[in-house]
Amino acid sequence: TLIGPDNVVRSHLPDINLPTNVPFHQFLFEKCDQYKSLVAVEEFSNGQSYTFGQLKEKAIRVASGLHRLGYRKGDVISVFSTNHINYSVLMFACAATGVWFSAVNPLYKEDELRYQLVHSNSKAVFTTASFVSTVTAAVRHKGIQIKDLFVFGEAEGFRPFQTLLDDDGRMFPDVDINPVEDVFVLPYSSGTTGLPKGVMLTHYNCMANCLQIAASLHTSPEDRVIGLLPLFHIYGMIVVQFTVLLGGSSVVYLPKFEPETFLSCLQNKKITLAHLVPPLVVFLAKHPLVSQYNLTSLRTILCGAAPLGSEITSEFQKRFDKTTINQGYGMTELSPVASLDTTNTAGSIGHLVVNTLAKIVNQENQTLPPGGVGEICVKGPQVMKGYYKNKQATDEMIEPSGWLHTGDLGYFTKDGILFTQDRLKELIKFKAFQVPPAELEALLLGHPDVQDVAVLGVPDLECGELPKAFVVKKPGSKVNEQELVKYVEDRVSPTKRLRGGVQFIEEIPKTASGKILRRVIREKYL
Ligand code: AYL
Repeated sequence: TLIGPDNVVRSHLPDINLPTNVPFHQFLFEKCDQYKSLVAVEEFSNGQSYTFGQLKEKAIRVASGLHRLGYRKGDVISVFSTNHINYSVLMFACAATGVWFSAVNPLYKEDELRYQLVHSNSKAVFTTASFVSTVTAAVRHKGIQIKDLFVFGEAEGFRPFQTLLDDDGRMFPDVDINPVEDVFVLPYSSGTTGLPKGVMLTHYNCMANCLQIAASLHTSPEDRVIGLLPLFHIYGMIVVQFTVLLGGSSVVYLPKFEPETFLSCLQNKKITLAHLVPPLVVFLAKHPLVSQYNLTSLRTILCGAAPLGSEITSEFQKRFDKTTINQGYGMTELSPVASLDTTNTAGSIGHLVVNTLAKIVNQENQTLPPGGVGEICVKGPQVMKGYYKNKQATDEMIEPSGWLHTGDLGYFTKDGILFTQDRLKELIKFKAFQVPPAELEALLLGHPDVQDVAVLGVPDLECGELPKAFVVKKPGSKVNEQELVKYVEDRVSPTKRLRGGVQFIEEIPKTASGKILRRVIREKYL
């Protein structure tokens, strides 16, 4: 049995050895040497590619160039860009120099970008030519520490990334990295409550999760992976990008979703493994265009980051009867994968990945037996080091004994298979993108006509959830729904728009301490 006497569940697979003394770049470079002449990363739009050997060589040059410019272990850089092959080069280079890699959603507007740059103490921003105006606006502000602006390509006032690629590599530093302590990536997540926070993932966290995923999902040099999901999000960054390395496969990057390009890429590149999110599985299951393409190379789909309904899975299987569809579950704070469903059980998120434990707790933090519904807690090598500069939020999420409270509701069966049911936490997910209600609430409270506000997600078949605002107007105000929707739309990235609309109410139900009672709003108005 996978369930201990203490009702703690473990993986169905035996634990593997996870070395604690290997920095992430060493792990990467070993794979690059192993698969040297094979293509590692490629861009679908222009066919540009790097072999594993080139990826390492370029990463060494860029690391040397960064060191030459004064970048040292513990410095933070931010990347504000869509997917392309030099994104990967830069990530490898940061691992080697001990520089923290923070990634920003390239669709962010000026204020959203500025918040993350300031919060992360970033010393440099790397962007593409199409986003330089947002970057320029965001850094034109007191309290910004930015030293260098880099551009992939060319733009006035920005240092071309090419100058780093042209470095002779002689300043490649020999950095003393402690994989268990030293941070490699700093993605942002709102976690269970509040504003986005920097998630400190160490070299060990990232390597462990790559090896944990590989133990369930075997890849080989024959595999070609589609790199559509954005690299700024933990899913693209770790799961998509690094699965290529484990088995010497290659990843084909796309900068954004367009139906024809997506399908042509799957067909022409004979993609065998696609990491997707539920709306993309819906697209493949339902869209009429799909039948015009030959997608027989598609061996496996892994869907994660939001719940995938079992109706969609069956519809997908009707159209793709030779493709296996699996579900992954996890969160940014878990580097990100906790469990993978390879059994194709409807609605299930499967067995835990290796070296991982889970338990279900009730509100009193008592562990529940199989079938009991409560909060999913996870323990393992993939649990983040903590939130950057936020000990309180870290302590609220991770117990001293190492158990991380996910804020997700679920249960497990007698066979140790996990199911999620709902979210306990306030986070909204629009098409698997995080929408932190606290961020929209703070923004709306800044509107002169808004007295009080709560933002919740309303269920939507295609998008998962749509953010909706419940607003108490200031006395005498005549503000209407359209004005508030537009107000938000002008200030945030498209995924955070109030697509669920605005409803005016008399009062926001709150606890004595002022916490919004989201369940009460849900029961009363949704
Ligand atoms: P974040 N089913 C239901 N909810 C899910 C699932 C799932 N399969 N996966 C993630 N979530 C929700 O940080 C859940 O509420 O990371 C969780 O706490 O943006 C939250 O999303 C975390 O959101 C994989 C496995 C990606 C996991 C991931 C996690 C990336 C999402 C690919 O194969």
